[in-house]
Amino acid sequence: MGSLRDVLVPDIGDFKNIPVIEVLVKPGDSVKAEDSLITLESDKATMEVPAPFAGVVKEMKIKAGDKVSEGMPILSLEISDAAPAPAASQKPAASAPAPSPVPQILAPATKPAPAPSSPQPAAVGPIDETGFAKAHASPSVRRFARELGVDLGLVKGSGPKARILKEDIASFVKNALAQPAGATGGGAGMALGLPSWPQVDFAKFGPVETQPMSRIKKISGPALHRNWVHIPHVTQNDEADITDLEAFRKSMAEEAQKQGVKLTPLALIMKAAVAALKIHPEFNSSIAPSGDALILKRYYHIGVAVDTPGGLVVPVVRDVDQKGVLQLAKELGEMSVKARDGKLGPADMQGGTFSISSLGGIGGTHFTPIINAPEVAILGVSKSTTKPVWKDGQFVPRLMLPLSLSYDHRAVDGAQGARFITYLNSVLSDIRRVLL
Ligand code: CAO
Repeated sequence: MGSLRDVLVPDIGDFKNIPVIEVLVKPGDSVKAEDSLITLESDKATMEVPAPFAGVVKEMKIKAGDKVSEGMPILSLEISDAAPAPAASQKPAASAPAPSPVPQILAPATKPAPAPSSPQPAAVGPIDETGFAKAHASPSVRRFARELGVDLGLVKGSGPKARILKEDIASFVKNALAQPAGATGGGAGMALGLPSWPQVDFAKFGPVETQPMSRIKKISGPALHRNWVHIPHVTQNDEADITDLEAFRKSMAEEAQKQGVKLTPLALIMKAAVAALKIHPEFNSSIAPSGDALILKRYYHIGVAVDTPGGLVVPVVRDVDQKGVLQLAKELGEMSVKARDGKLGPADMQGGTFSISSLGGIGGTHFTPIINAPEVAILGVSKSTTKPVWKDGQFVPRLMLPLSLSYDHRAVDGAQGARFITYLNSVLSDIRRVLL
């Protein structure tokens, strides 16, 4: 058996009848010297009262909501007889005042938690220190928030005077984790340290109609969001002179038609893209899971974005390097029918190494295609138009094709991006280069 000692409220300055807002220990708890026992709150500050010595809590003499002044007993601690005598026991009184409380006005109570090495829940994000410091919360609640990586500036307090309680942080984290990956301004926004998404009652301003998203949109939306947020995209634009390519395509169109195939520019662009991928293999790669290597693929399976009534899908045409343009045009046609009929299976959409998104049949000039992870690049193609081009001392009409190459800057440097698109441009300008 050890001896019992009361711990008293220490000198808290001129304050009297200060409310106890938190009791941090309970009977049976072992505490070390300096462990926080209770939190007091004056008009100006919250402060934690630390244990003056180590021991086991035997009895609580106060509860949350009580008001205390200097000298009042907080709890009794049992000190092991084997333990070195606490400094306070040298005093004649049977009770020891706790050491000075730790006031918490604006500065955070603890150091930021070390950088986590494992994936963190959605609530973790950069903390805005100014907002954190100004938040109305006790030191232990601040510590709890830091442990979870929660920015107190974003949490609404439900305690007296809107003080943030431990429960407020717990429900904030719960909410964040419950947000679907694609939800705007929820968990993902918080993970980026962004303010929450504005909640607007649109009907207040005029008539509205809610249109449910298609199944494909609900699946592709979060994937597009992930890719946009995770991949450092760079989009390199260019314009290729496809006057000769278009003349060739038109000359082949009849022959294609005889085979029941519609030869659009896309099949030729796929062939040209593969020629560029062979010269610049980093664009036909994925980043290794370790993050420190590129996995270069020696096969050329090209994903083609297809616009369907249900939403965007990206079926994959396999071994584009081994097929002629008529075969590719045939497969493209079959695939887009299958896609529009909603008949693509998972296998049709797997294994792509590079993607092409063609809006050439619709219009527009350049755009930023989103990389289809785990690929590292995607080519956006817009509508070709005839433009005056300065050539041999005069303007001549040329058919120009807008190209937009998005690449993952972790896998590909800017100079490589420019080299790739320049090479691709040269192949499209002279398709005979495919043979090289
Ligand atoms: N410049 C000018 N005309 C073009 C062109 C271009 N770059 N590309 C195609 N065209 C023409 C075609 O020759 C065809 O002309 P005709 O009807 O006179 O013969 C017409 O535009 C329509 O072509 P298409 O769209 O039917 O065929 P395609 O091979 O070019 O594309 C497919 C096939 C499936 C890719 C396309 O139909 C499609 O769905 N595109 C949208 C992709 C998409 O949504 N991308 C966005 C993804 S990011 O959100």
